[in-house]
Amino acid sequence: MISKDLIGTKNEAARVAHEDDYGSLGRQLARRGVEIETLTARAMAWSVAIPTWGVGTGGTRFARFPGLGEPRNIHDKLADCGVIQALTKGTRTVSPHIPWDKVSDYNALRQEAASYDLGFDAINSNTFQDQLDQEATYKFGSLAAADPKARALAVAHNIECIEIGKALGSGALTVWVGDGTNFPGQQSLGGMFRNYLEAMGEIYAALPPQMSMFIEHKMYEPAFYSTVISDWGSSLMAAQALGPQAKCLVDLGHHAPNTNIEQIVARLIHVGRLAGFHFNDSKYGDDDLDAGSVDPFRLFLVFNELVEAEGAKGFDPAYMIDQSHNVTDPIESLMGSAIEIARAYVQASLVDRKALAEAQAANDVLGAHRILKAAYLTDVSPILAEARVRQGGAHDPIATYRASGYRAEKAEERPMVKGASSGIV
Ligand SMILES: [Mn+2]
Repeated sequence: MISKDLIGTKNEAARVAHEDDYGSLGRQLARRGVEIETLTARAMAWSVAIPTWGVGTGGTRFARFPGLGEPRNIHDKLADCGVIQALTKGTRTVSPHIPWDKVSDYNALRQEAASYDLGFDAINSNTFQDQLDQEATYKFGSLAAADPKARALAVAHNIECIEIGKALGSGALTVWVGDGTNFPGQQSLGGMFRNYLEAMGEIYAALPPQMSMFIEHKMYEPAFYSTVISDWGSSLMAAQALGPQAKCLVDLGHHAPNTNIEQIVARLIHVGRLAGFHFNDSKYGDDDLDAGSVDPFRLFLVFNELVEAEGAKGFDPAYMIDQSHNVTDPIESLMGSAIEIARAYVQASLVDRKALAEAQAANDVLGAHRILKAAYLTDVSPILAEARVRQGGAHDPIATYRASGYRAEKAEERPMVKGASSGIV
């Protein structure tokens, strides 16, 4: 783990400059009628979940270049997520993936996570790849497959995930299926959707009352001609057909380029079906780049909708990162993304909503836009740093992590797995 002494020493070295920056921002915000402590309190309360698979190095269809000291199992993954939480203090839960994170004793796993100050967020099922000696194949689909054996297997797997989720204290099951077709005529488009709804109905029936079902849509890949749950419309149709515990999860990368995602968010909030997010960034497709690295303004606009919706009945989205780290140290990428996501949240919290409503009512187009931009252009870094430091985290998480030598230590402890493993993980 990262020593508290190291965090303390690094924070102390940055203290005088930080206090100067925090004080200066506080005075600037006070002139704008904003109390900085309100924002710092919000930043301290903020948290985004880390996906357990995110701490391993990702890959593409072409290759995977493994990193040093990669986690070998869920126990290593929890340790890495613990480092992220210790330094950022804004990643209090992890989102597990079954069967990758399967263990024999989930109570012990829950306690192990708690020892790192971590709880469990939504549990993810996996019917997009075959496991060893599986009775039927998912090659042609899972919940929507033509083969009833494949559908039954996928239903049973999801019900098992619900049971594991209950043991871990997870509040939701996230279902994403890659089901679809690669050729026109391969399957009936309507028939696949009907199969999917029927199978999802069986899973839904196994949900305990406090558990939600998150439906994740994705436009394409691995199927490239048609995908069963390709967009938020299909996702919402499924959620409405299933019942009130089913909601729609928005992965920022799962849309056509230039899609107005913040408007989709507003629609799902309106209908009370916004499950939450998988945060990442993209340029062309489901690129799984680091959140806020390419288009931080879009991230801000999504949060602008979320902050506006605060207090609405039943509004309680789950926030999670979902990225593939192919060329960076995953711990550094995840810390950077957690900070960028918190930044967008705090910036959106700065929007003068009363002035914005007035400008909108008066059709003051540029005035309204300038109100959003004023919030977006405010450098809230000192607030984010203050929130971390007050909770015992690092003023600069990535610099402190680099100084800790954690990765080099893990490279010794966790020998690299040899072999030509490739593909998306
Ligand atoms: Mn996702």
